[in-house]
Amino acid sequence: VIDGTEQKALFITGKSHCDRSADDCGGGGLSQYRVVQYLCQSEYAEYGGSAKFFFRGIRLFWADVFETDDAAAADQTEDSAEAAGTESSAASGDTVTIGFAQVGHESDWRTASTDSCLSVFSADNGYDLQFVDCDNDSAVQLEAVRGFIEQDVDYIIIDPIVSTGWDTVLTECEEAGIPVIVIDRTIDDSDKYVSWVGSNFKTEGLAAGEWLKAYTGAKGISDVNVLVIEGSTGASATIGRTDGFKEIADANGWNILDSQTGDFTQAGGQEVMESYIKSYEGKFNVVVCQNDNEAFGAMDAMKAAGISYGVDGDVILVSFDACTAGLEYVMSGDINADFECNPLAAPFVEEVIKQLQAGETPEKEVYMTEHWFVNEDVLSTINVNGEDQDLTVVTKEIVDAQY
Ligand code: GZL
Repeated sequence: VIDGTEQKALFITGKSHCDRSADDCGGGGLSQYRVVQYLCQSEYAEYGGSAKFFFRGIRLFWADVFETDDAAAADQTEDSAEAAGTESSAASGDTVTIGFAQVGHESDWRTASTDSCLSVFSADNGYDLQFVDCDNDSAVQLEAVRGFIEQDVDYIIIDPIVSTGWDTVLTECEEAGIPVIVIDRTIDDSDKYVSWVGSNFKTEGLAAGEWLKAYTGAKGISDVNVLVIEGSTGASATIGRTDGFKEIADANGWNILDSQTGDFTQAGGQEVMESYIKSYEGKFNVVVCQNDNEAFGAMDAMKAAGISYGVDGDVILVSFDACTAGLEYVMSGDINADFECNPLAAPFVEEVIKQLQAGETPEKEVYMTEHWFVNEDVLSTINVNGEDQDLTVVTKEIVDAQY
């Protein structure tokens, strides 16, 4: 009961659990998002208005029921403000509403990326962040973006699960007048977004290859037989790291025995490594994992099979991301080298939004800074794309300061 009036709230909690059968809501693996969309067209539509997503547990409130009067009033204020030619609520420095369609929750890197956005785009900082964890499902991600358009947010942030299939929905964002900022992974079939903030994945792959070339040279290892555990299929991070590393492998005559996706997860890394051991035991001396969580899984599989890895092992282990846990394994010598991918894009995204608010034109591409971490000081630099780049030996201070 609010102000003496009984109100109704509809909670949809858990994963695809709700009080309606899948058939009612259009079938298929339900996500809360589809349920919301269904309910907006169902008998609940009389409540109209916006739905609020709350991160973790993904509780869903029919915020309009609590805010109907406020929402209606805000709309009138908005209309009268625009009619009077004054700024809209977003431009006037009032709460800026942002819709963020995140890849999922598959890795330590992803958690750091999400937390970076939650802490920067907080209510205390003047934002209303509507967050959707798309659980690595591209269909859900497209629906989430369309939902943000429906809700008429001020800005949309997308970390694209895959790099294609985006032009139609980005055109819809453009027609709705909602600026889109892409973070981390790239969109390769449309440029209808204001800025992209992220990393050069091919450079990360090249750096891993150049390090392995220098390292095996320094160690007198001439026969290089590699197993690659790739990231999620279709993700630009996977494509870039694979292409970059393969360019160096081909140039040096290395033998890439196999390259399969572990989907950027620890379980995926373990499963693929177990399969590799069955097929290639005794034939490989390098394992390249395209993120730390896959490396953790590969380590478990090799340990279970009695295969030694790392600085003192038979197998050189290379990883990407350089999350805190990954750097701990570099420091212990379990992982030989870890190529950082910086997840802390939110401060750079906020800078883009502030430039837009001020009527300025942000850079189309904003690259994050990253480091190449190693256990041993056998080498101090590697040459990547013709440029000498430092290698950083991991210390406890570095681990403690990592994301
Ligand atoms: C890379 C990012 C990748 C990380 C993985 O920028 O998209 O996705 O390397 C994450 O840890 O799952």
